[in-house]
Amino acid sequence: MFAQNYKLIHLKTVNSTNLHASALLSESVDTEPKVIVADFQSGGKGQGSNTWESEAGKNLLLSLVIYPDKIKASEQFYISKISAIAIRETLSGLLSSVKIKWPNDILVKNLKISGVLIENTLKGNKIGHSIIGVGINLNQSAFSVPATSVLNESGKKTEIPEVLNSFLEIFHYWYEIMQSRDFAQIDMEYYKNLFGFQEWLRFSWSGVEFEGFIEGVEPDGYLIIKARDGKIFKFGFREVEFLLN
Ligand code: BT5
Repeated sequence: MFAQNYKLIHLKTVNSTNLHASALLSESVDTEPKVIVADFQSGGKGQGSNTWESEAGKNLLLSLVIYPDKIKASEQFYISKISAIAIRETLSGLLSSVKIKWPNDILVKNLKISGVLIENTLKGNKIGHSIIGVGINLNQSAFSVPATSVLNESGKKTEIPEVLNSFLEIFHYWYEIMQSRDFAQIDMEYYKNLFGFQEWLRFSWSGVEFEGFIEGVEPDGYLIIKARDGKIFKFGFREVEFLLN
C-alpha cells in the first residue's frame, strides 16, 4: 500500500521526473501533493548542468510536489534538510553508517548513494510549491562516477516499491514536523547525521585545498567552516568541495 498523502504517478520512461513535475504544474491549478516515479530517465538532472545516472528499472527515481505553506522563503533550506533526513532514515533501515553530506547528498562510507535536486518557486516571501527530486541507488552495481548502492553495500536486492513506500511515510512524518515549525527537532536530526560535523576534513575552495572544521549550518543553508588559523568561512551551495577519497 502506498502512503496515502501523495497521489502516485508512475511512468516507465521520462526525460526527468523534475521536468515532468514542472510541466504538470504549468498545465494545472490543482494543489494535490504528488509523487512522480519513473523506471528510467533519459535526461536525469543534478544541480546546474550535472546529470544523474541510473540504469532502467534498477533504482528509485522520484519527484515529490508539495505545497509547504507554513514555510517562509527564508526558511526554504528546511525542505532540503527534511528531504535528506527522510532519505537517510529510509536507507538506514537497509544499511548502517548512512550520513548526510551538506547540503543534501547521502553518503555511505564516503560514497554517494543518493542525491536530491530541489526546485522551489517563491510567492513573495512564501513558498508556492516545491519539487523535490530524489535519486536513490538501489540495485545498480556499476557506476561511471564514484558511487554506491544498497546492492553494493549489503549484497541484497531491494524491492523499489517498498523503498518508495517507506520513504513517503518517513518524508511525510518530517514534513508535518516542518509544517508545525518545530525546526529545533529537524536541526537536531540533521546535525546528528551530518557527515563531518565538528570534525576536521579536507576541502577545496576555488582550487585551493585547506583543512577545515565544520562548525554548523546557518538557517539559510550556508556551511560554516573554521580554518586551521581560526578564520571562519561561510560557503553557499557548490562554493566549496569536500575532498573525500
Ligand atoms: C544531485 O545533483 O545529486 C541531484 C540528483 C537528483 C536526481 C533525481 S532523480 C529523480 C529526479 N529527477 C531528476 O532529473 N533529478 C532528480 P548533484 O549534487 O549535482 O550531483 C550530481 C553528480 O553526482 C553528477 O555530476 C555525478 O558526478 C554524480 N552522480 C551522477 N549519478 C549518480 C548516481 N547515480 N549516484 C551517485 N552519484 C551520481
